[in-house]
Amino acid sequence: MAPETPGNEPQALSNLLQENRRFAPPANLAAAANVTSAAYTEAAADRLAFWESAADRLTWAKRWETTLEWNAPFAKWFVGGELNVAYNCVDRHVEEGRGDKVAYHWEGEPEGDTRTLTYNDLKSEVSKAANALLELGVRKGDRVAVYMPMIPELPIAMLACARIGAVHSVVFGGFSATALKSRIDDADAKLVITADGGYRRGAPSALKPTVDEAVAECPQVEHVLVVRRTGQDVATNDKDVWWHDVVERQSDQHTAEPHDAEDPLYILYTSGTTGRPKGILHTTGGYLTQTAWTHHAVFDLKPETDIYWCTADIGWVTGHSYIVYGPLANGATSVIYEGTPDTPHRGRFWEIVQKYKITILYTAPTAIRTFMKWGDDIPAKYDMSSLRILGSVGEPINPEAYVWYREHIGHDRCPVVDTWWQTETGAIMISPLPGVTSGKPGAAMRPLPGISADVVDDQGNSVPDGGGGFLVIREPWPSMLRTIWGDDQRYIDTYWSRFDGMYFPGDGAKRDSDGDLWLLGRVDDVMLVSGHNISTTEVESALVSHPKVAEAAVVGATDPVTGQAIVSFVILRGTAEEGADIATELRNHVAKALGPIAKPRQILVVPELPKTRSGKIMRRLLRDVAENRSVGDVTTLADSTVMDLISEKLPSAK
Ligand code: 6R9
Repeated sequence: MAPETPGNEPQALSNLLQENRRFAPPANLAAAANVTSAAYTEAAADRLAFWESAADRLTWAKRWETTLEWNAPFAKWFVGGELNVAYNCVDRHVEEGRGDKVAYHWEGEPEGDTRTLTYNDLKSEVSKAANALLELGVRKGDRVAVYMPMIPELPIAMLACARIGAVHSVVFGGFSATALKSRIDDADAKLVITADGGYRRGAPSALKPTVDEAVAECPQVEHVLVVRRTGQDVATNDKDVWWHDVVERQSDQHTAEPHDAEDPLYILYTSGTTGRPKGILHTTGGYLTQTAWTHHAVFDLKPETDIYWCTADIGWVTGHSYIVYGPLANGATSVIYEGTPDTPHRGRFWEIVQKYKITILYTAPTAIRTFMKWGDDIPAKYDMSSLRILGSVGEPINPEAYVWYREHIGHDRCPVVDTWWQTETGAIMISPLPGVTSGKPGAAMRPLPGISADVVDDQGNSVPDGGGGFLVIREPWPSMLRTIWGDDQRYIDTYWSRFDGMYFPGDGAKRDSDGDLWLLGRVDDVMLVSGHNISTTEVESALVSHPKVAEAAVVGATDPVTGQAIVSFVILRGTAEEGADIATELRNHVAKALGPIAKPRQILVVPELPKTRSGKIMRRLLRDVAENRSVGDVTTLADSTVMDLISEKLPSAK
């Protein structure tokens, strides 16, 4: 179902927040940047030629004939071209003499549990895994479900699938047996790759029993390939084969055959806000072109000297595009960390930055707000002088979180790049360029070269500078989803029906008086208060700008007078006292920052907020609480006990 504007009289989003801070790129970074402002000019002059030159950064077995075939809304990029994704991510670096370079420094959650994989190592491991998949009967076009912790065998499994043309479908290691089963069924996967378990908050956490439960009801699954990670006891059955039995004995030689540019690479399920999960389909040539180019441009990656760390889970699209495909295609050295930021202590991330001398860090606003809550003194204990670029992804970054990230992690030396994109877009779409853009805290700034993003009103007309409305993409881009797996009609209905001829991602946005873009959250979350559409993001950012507030989530609850009224859930900073006056203080603070229209009706102090595994706040569940309904589907929550904690706090509602 396409997202709708709530209320009967949708109108442009009110534009409330004023932000005047600016951060110019450091001169030395600008002088040596991979991409300069010329890229915008070139792409504006000839968008397709721009993407052709980005595609030329890859190694093609056969060059394409047509750059784009567009039968709206179905795109084919680099038509007739052939390449192998695994060859591009691994073999070509070995062939070009970079085999001894480290591809991944892997840091397990238990301290001291580490592995280092060079591009040579990766080539042998991926080749062995590819040979094992073939032995297990997996062929080009077959689907393989992958349900694993953050261990090196996860990217190895993905690349092995890509190498032989099998389509992987990675399912978050935290999802339930029911969620896993429905994804295995939807993609009709014949093999599941998993592990006995992984480490989570200092203890082994089992995965295999969940797979057993799911696979018991999936007759189409022929084998389950199991990595031994924790060594815990696992029940085995006749579909199970151990990775160390089947993969280790394979030859480390495998010739990567070229695949068509439009052959499927992977499916990744995204739940969206409502309904059945959607299997987002990505293909080969365009996806790798855009993930590799954006990783090179947005992070200014210098493969010889940078040590890059993206803290996302590989089960999220951020991990697919910016831990696996983009960085490897560029020959980067990356860090992969298995565990959580607070294991065994709250300085673990900064210890990792110090240990590996990380130069580029890519993380999410939810993590940044957590670090703010834990206190400035924790990162201050570590040497973070190696850092040069900081990235953010997943939600709008509140201006205060941006400024904290710049100051306490980047020591005011490092540009912050706020990158807007989605599972569906495959790669970054809107972001500053670190050597070009003067950043504004909270703004994703401009569409990248080659991307035609716009903000439109309810009728689909472009809004003037200073206006707010709906984000749209006007032209196809190389890493766009090709369809929803098995459901072209749902693809059309969900993304291409709200505005004629435009892709609608479901996000609200505003364009400020300089023409820069600010993302304002999902339009399903927009509140309609006395006839004004108000974005949850802006009210949340106003709350987070109060020194006592660490995190905030805001929803619109039905109100007899104003239609909807603003209800806020806040987590206070470590040192802040709850106190009787906090609600009044925060309500007045918001009114002062944004105007009286945005003043919350209620402020509820809570210990936690409901979040997905990728850290997005699930406002739908808070809306249920605010409107006194029983709480809806919680299957995609990272921690399903959070809603109980919140409900317990309700009698103290202010
Ligand atoms: C990469 C990813 C996509 C949704 C997207 C938007 C939100 C992501 C953002 C952002 C504001 C950013 N989102 N990055 N909002 N600023 N920099 O997160 O993919 O999990 O599919 O989520 O996340 O609402 O529509 P996915």
